[in-house]
Amino acid sequence: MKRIASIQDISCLGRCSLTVALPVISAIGVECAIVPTAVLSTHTMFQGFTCKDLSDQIRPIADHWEKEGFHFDALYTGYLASAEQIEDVCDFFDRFRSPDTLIFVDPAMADNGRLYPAFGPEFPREMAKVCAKADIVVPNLTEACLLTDTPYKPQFTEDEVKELLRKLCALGAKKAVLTGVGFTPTELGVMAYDPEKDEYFTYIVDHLPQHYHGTGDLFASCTIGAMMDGRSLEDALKVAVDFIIECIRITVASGKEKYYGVEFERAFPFLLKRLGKV
Ligand code: PXL
Repeated sequence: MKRIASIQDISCLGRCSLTVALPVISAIGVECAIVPTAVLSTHTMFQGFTCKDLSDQIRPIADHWEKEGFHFDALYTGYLASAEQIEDVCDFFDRFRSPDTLIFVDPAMADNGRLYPAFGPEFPREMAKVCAKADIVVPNLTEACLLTDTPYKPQFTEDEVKELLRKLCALGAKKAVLTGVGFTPTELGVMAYDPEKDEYFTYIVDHLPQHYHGTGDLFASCTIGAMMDGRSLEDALKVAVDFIIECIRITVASGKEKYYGVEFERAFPFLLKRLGKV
C-alpha cells in the first residue's frame, strides 16, 4: 500500500485540511500519515476561531520518523500555520524525499482575491519557497496571482491562465495545476502545464454556479490519492474534478442551509465507482 505524509492543520470543525485529507485518501485505499501544523477550533473563515501553532512539533516528529527509517511515496502539504514553519517544511522535504517520492504542494493561503485572515502580506513569498521544491503545485487562481506577483481579477482568459502556469513553474515547481478555472460562470475545472514537454492539459466541465469553502482541499486530496492509486496526473485531475462536481451537486440537492463545506461524505459511492473500485 502506498503511503502519503500530509502536512497541514487540523481544523476541528469545518470540513477542510486534515479532516478532508484523511477520509478521502483512506477511502481511495492509500495510507495517510499526518504532521499537524496547528489545531484550530474551526477554519479561519469563522469568527473567533482558536489556534494552537504546532511549529515546535514538526522537527521532533521528523527526527523520530527519520530514526525509524519510514518511507513515503508522497509528501503532501496544505495550510501551514505561520511563516516560521516554512523552513521546517522545506527541511522535511529534504529529509524524506527519495527518488520515488512525489512532492505535492497545495499552497492553501487565499481565495476570492484575498489572503486568509491569519496571514500577513509577506506570507506568499514564504510559501513560494515551498512551491519551489514541489514536483506538482496546485494553487487556485488567487494563490497563483499572489505567488507570481500578478494582479488578481475574477476572470482570466485562456492565454492568461497559461501565462500564470508558466510563471508558477518558473518558481521551481516541476509541474503546475491551476484549480477553479472556468471561462463562463457555469464552467469549473483545471488547467495544468508540464514545462519539460511544453504541454498544457485542460479539463473543464459544466456545473452549478455555487461556491463552497474547502473544495480546494478536497480537490488536492483526491488528486494525490488517485495518483498514489496508480493514475497519471491527468487522469487523477479528471477524477478529482468529477468528484468535486458531484459533491456540489449533492450539497445543492440536499436543500439544507449550508454555511460550510460540501457534503463530500455522501459522494464516496460516486468516487469509488469512478475509480473502478466497486
Ligand atoms: O481550506 C483551506 C483552509 C485550511 N485550513 C485553515 C483554513 C483554510 C481556509 O480558510 O482557514 C485553518
